[in-house]
Amino acid sequence: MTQTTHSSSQSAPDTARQADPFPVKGMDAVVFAVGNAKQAAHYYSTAFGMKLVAYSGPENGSRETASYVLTNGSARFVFTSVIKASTEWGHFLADHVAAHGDGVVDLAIEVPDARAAYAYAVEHGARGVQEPYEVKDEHGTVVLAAIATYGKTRHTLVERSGYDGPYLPGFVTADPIVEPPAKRTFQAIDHCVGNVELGKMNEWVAFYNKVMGFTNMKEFVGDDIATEYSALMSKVVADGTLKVKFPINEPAVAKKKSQIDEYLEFYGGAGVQHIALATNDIVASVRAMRAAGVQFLSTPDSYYDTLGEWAGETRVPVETLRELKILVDRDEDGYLLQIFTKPVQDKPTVFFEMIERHGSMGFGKGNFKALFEAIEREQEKRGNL
Ligand code: TYF
Ligand code: FE
Repeated sequence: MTQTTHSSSQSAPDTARQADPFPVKGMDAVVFAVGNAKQAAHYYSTAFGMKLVAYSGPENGSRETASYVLTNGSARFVFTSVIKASTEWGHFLADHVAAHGDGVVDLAIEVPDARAAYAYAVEHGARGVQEPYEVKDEHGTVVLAAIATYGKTRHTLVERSGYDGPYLPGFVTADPIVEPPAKRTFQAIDHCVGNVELGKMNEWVAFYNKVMGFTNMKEFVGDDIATEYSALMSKVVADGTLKVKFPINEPAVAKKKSQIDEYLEFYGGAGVQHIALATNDIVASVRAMRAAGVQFLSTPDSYYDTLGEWAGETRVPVETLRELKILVDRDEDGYLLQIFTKPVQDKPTVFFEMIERHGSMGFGKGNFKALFEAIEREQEKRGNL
């Protein structure tokens, strides 16, 4: 198994390391194109415990689309649907929903300088889809630009420079749909995962290396594991501060049909597979989400029978992990607790992960067998194995 380390530039002089060529502040938003943003906003409020904070629609001058902005801590999701397409963007969104179902169109990244970030990205091989432009209102000025990534997904580069409105110019403050839960179900986006076509993983890893100066994290699922059970290969790229982490999966030929092939077939190409949400109390989060009707993948009891032997002590008693079907992984830096939802739409495409980290910066490699078997049981029920 080939492993690359996070420090990318063993051979580069120290001066080359000092200035990050593509500084980022973190994820700005995950933007979803959906068939019914009004109902999506309700689901993410009542089931995921998010808070509606901003809105744009016909009542405030947006005739073409309706967009709902929900937050939880620093995590921000935007749900957009088309009312009546008239511009290129409206047609793009309508076509996207028709072709892919509900899905992610934009993994927006907050940067200190959107013009510089865009120029660097395009110089290093990115396809620009939106030249930098300014938008302003009484709350300040935001600079936006966008580059294309895998499938029809884009990265909008967002320079907020003190903007203090509820989201972006064009949006008005909105009241929560329901009273947000007293305890947050999550507080940040931990990572955003893309599924790409067979043989394309390394190309997209190289894209993030070149275009954003992202480096490879050590988590790597290679052929040896793939042929045994996982039917996928995965590498993770991240910015130098590890605030933005993008695992990239591709299908691998194994005994069974890859879960990545299932995604690619039903999504209609490459796209965002899952968004991992960081929580500091996964037990409370999962209890609240289960009570609200969110469905999680199930882990067999045998996983918990042997857990104590290798996982050691965790914050949560094994019996609680067993009850809620939470997974544990441990590495040299610490441990993590994680759980995966079933797909959140009828297509077997986008799902979510809840993750509570205690030192470990991994992605749950030790759970891949149990997790992939759980996914395969679902694939089998759907007739896609
Ligand atoms: O982000 C990750 O790498 C983990 C593991 O289809 C994972 O959450 C990888 C592939 C997959 C589901 C989960
Ligand atoms: Fe993940």
